[in-house]
Amino acid sequence: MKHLIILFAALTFTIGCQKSELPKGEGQIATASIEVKTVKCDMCVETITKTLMHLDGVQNASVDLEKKVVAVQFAASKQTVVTLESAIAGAGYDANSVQRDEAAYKQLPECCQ
Ligand SMILES: [Cu+2]
Repeated sequence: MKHLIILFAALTFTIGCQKSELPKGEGQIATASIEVKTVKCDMCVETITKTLMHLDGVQNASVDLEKKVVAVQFAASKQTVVTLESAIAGAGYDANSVQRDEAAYKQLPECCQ
């Protein structure tokens, strides 16, 4: 579990710094709807949104706090539902059937636990 966080942190860092707008024609944009049943408040929404928006190829991420679902538009050549799920889990939230990273969860603000 611990190396998942490190990997995630490394990915966020390296990809986050070089994120650029997706040029037209680069690839197909896919849409995923991912269940995030453990979201509780606006802070959770912000954490998940930021986490996803930092990923390469992610164009939009919108969390519905009431339905506990996040809609993501992403370049199919750069991300998959699995990579999105593991990014969310790495931020401390359950994503579909992927369990959250417990260490990341414990780092969340108190209102989010
Ligand atoms: Cu929260």
